[in-house]
Amino acid sequence: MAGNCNANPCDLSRDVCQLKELVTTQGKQIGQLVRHMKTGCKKPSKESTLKGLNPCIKCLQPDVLYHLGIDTATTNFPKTFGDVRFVCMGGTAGRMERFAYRIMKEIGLKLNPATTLRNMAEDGHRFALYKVGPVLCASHGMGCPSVSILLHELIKMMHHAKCQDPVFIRIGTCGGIGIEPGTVCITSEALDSMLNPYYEIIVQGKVVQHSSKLDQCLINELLSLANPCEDDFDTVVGKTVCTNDFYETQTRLDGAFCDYTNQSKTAYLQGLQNHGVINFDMESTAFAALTSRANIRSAVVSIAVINRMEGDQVISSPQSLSEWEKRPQELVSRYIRKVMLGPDDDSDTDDQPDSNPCIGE
Ligand code: R2B
Repeated sequence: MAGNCNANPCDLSRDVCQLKELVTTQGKQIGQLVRHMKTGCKKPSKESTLKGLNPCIKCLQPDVLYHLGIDTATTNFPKTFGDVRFVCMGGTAGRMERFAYRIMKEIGLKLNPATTLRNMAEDGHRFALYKVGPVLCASHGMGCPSVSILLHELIKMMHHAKCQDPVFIRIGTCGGIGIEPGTVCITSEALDSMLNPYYEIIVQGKVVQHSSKLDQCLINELLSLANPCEDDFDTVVGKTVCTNDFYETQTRLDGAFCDYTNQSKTAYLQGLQNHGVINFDMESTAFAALTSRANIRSAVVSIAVINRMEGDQVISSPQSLSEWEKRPQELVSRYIRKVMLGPDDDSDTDDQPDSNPCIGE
């Protein structure tokens, strides 16, 4: 090819194209290798990157994570969970098991065909917990009290395991406000039912408020992975109102009790829309507050199963609901794949391992 002065110019330009492609592909592969080398060569850390935790945790010998049915006496946390980089959680055990199998495929891990993934929290009889390489998948049940119990125990788990910069993502369902069912919603801010950006708890008889701010960098990164031209779903970003019940606090007309009118309901929902609210859920304030208190980057990505401007009962078919459940999972899988393996080969962006401003190293 090189030095052939009599070569046909058409052949030459084809050769140049092929060479360019080769160089680009190899450049990307070298980028990936460098990233893997850097991760692999890091010395094992003495402590996790979590901050602000209870100083008495170290006195708990053993520490019993009661609702997970796991304790530090019988499980070697650094060995079992030390490589965790992503903690994904959603309401039901079945959904999180399906996500675990999906992420296994996405990141190229394989199970012995004769085995299945094990629910590591089986002995706690409350939550489901699956580990697929660096990804933990957990079910959190419904509501802030449930997700808060799970988070206390998972955060302690990350601490005991000395995990480095784990990212927590809630992959849930929600009620959309003025958006089509089947739309993926990324929460920009988690608000309580009074539209306050905090999670309120009562500690020793006193009200304590914890900020429920989410990681804006992670939100932008997740949004950038949506592909409006190719995805068969929309992805939107906006505020989420987190309520303590599903019926009256979300102004439904179909609960066992209802002391308001259809008109006041519509006015309330329109007020929320004007405030930039796109959905209701029942976990986001606790999720955001507990993770950010621990210095953990986190995000909430959920699928709208209804448009509350049009009704209260979830009447979409089971087929639609099970199709839609895959949509936030798709976005989060893209994120995990990108962090672990670098940008997809067909992407035009250069591989720049250290350019992510979201990762504070
Ligand atoms: C969404 O769906 C559940 C209520 O049906 C609740 O967990 C939530 O946030």
